[in-house]
Amino acid sequence: MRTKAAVAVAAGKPLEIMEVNLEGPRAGEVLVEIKATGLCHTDEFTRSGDDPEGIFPAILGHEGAGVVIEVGEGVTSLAVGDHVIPLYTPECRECEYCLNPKTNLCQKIRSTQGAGLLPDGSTRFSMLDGTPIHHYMGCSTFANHTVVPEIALAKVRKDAPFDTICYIGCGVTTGIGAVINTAKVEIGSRAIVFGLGGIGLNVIQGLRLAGADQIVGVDLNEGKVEMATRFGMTDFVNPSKVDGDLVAHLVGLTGGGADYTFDATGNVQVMRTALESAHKGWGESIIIGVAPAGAEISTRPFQLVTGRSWRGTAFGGARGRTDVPRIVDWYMDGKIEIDPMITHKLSLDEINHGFDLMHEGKSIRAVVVF
Ligand code: NAD
Ligand code: AHE
Ligand code: ZN
Ligand code: ZN
Repeated sequence: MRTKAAVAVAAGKPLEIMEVNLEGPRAGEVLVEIKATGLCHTDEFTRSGDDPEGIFPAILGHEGAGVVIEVGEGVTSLAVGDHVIPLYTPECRECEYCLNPKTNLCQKIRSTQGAGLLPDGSTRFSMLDGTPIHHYMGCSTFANHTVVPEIALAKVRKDAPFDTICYIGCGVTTGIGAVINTAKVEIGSRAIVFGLGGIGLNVIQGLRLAGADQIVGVDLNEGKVEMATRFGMTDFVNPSKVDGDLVAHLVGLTGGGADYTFDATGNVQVMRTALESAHKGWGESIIIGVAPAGAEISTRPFQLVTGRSWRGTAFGGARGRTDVPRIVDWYMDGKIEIDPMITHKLSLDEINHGFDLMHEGKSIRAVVVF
């Protein structure tokens, strides 16, 4: 079949909207009509050329929701008409990682996924002249139709709106999951969140759910304050307005350092500040942000010797086929909010404007609706 897609033709270039060829699903695969997709900063990270795994041409996008149109041979858990959210972290439920309760990082198809291919080593997308187009994070949601492995699809309830639940495909789950699954924040904790974008606001929402007493937000953009306050931020710090040492300021503000700190910027200097503003003896710092190729983190080992821990999280530690349908229920039951964070709805033709809004700091989440 043919479908319409935004294609990343080369690193650093705007996405090009075009008709592409899409082959039907093979064994263990599912054809999905994408109804809506969010724009995550990780898509921009790859588009820009900062991603060491970036391959071009590719169809980016990993925060989608849609409907099953066709299932390949052997697919048993999904049927035509099911509503689904694609998962860049699949859940095969049988690999060594899925069987270990300490991780959500299913490795069943990680090597082909990282190479922009489906598990059989081929791509279903191509340009009209036959040039193959790579998949991205196993999802490629910047296309009206995509083919995804069965183990990388969460089946969700049919009454949930696509144009908001698509955000559960990455941002919502990553932010809330970092608090609940990875940090396991206790009631009464003090926390600092660096970066109040599409991920950081969901960390704040997760901290409020977990019963944190103090939630400090740190961002250079004061335009984020209103939304962060609405989601539970208790104190705001703009690093450019702090006289003197930022770590000392944050340690003072949190009564000796935070129990938990979260980086949602992807900036390695900020990651260091996050670690060092965690409380001596027990503070945990969780890295969520994705840093460019070649970037490295550093601190004095003494920071760890004296009891701080440095950890990371992917997809908020969530096991997608199990956890994502539950998060959709939380949203539909009013336990979490999504709608105010979706600041812009665009057509696929307007997708590059969505990335402009991200750069200008004007959007939280822009969502493309097909
Ligand atoms: P975003 O662009 O919406 O938000 C980033 C925020 O950080 C912005 O508000 C920006 O003003 C702020 N910021 C930038 N530099 C800063 C600095 N030096 N100090 C303080 N604030 C600063 O991006 P997003 O979609 O929220 O993504 C955030 C990061 O999380 C990205 O690196 C993204 O790739 C990563 N991410 C990781 C995962 C994961 O599973 N680990 C999942 C999704 C996104
Ligand atoms: N390709 C990058 C790594 C990017 C990365 O860390 N991705 C996160 C998800 S970000 C979603 O917005 C992730 O899931 N990581 C685990 C994994 O297996 O990729 C690089 O630096 O090579
Ligand atoms: Zn993402
Ligand atoms: Zn697995």
